[in-house]
Amino acid sequence: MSSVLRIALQKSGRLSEDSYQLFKECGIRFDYGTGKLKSVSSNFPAEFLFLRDDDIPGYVEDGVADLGIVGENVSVETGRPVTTVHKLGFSKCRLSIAIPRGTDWTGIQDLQGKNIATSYPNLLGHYLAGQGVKAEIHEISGSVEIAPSIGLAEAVCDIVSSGSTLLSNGLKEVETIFRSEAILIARPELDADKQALVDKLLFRIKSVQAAKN
Ligand code: PRT
Ligand code: ZN
Repeated sequence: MSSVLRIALQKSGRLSEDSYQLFKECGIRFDYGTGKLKSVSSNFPAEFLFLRDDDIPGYVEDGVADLGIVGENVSVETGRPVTTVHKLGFSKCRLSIAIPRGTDWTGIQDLQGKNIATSYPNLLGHYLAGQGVKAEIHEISGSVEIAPSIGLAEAVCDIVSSGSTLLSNGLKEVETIFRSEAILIARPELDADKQALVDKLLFRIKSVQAAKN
């Protein structure tokens, strides 16, 4: 039986358009955006699954998908044992600590004993531990930036790209703890046939990237 690579992509969000574009530039055709959850390529042995980004590392770990594209922030936060195959150079952002604009900042030690709201408790906890800072981490899944103004936390740790969301919530960025971009992840143990397909795909991705530089 010939192998087919199963590739998990974000259904709709900040990674989707560039992920779809990457495969298009690699000459791999498939339908997307039709509301379907699955699509088979017409000219490459690949099947695409359209999922929430948070679920992608788990599906790759479990072998439901062989490959996936996610933000490095999500891959590291979920802590799933998947292999980072390649950095893709899009959806760049940073995970930063921010505090109310009027508050003084002398350094990370200022967070000692404070409450910090974040959707990234593992990345933040690891960073603070490395800095010897003990703080209370409050995990919230969305709208992290409003936490200080409603008295839920003295600081936030959230994804920043342009910085305008922080600005409009009266916050200032004081420390970057992680830099992220989209990455291609894979199931650690792929059989030889699938590995050959991954190598073929990777060769095309690198050629596309080289042509842009
Ligand atoms: O629905 P699904 O669960 O699939 O998507 P999602 O809403 O969880 O994720 P999505 O599509 O917002 O982001 C997917 C990935 O894109 C993230 O995991 C990051 O790797 C990357 N990325 C790049 C970003 C941003 N830029 C970004 N600006 N993810 C989120 N943001 C948010 C941030 O949380 C904050 O609310 O945008 C706001 C800040 O943006 P600025 O430009 O105002 O600083
Ligand atoms: Zn998500």
